Amino acid sequence: MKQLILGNLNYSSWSIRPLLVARHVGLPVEEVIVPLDFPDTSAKLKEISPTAKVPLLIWDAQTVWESLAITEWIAEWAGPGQVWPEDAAARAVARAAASEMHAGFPALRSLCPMDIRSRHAAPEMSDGLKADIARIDGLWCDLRERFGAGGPFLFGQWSAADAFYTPVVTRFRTYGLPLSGPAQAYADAVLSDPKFRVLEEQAKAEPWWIKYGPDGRSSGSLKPAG
Ligand SMILES: N[C@@H](CCC(=O)N[C@@H](CS)C(=O)NCC(=O)O)C(=O)O
Repeated sequence: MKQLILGNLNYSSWSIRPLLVARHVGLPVEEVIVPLDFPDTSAKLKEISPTAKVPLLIWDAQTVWESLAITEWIAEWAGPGQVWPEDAAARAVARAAASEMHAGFPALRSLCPMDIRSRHAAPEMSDGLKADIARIDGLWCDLRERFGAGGPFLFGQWSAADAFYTPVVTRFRTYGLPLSGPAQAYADAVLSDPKFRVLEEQAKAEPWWIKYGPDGRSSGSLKPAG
């Protein structure tokens, strides 16, 4: 059995990172979506995942959890230069940028939950949110300038670093957050990538919704999930 277990593509930012990587390299894996935030979600995930979280890669007898670890697993499966930049120095920086995303930007993540298909008013600009936005903008500009000569992405050609920042790019669009010219050009490249476009259409077609209100999260389905 070869499965990539995912949350709703519209909302599950951790899921779409390794999913984009898997699709970019043509990993032969069945994509299985477990809709998040329903009463039985946790129980379903507990049956298959040590953390009861998505994403999860099941590859025959092996189970890999954590988006970054799954990405590394796919990179080994695909071979050098397919997932991370070929050049060792660029590869080290790409991994640092992806790790920074995996561990950081708490204000952006909590105040601007990913919601690819929707548009929301920007939240109040707290100091934390301003700092996250400034760091992300600066990082994208720096990487584009130093490593971006070969294409429109952070390291020129598309890499896992772009997969890790794709949900961030969508948050800037969803909440109308400000970006400098070069950072916006990068965001536009991510949003025009054909593989992102396919994912965006899938996110739009999903029947499930999650709302974030002052009393926490609520969820539901617009039509019976088929
Ligand atoms: N550090 C984990 C985070 C995974 C995570 O938090 N996933 C969320 C969805 S995006 C989840 O599975 N939540 C379980 C639930 O809502 O029941 C990773 O990088 O994979």
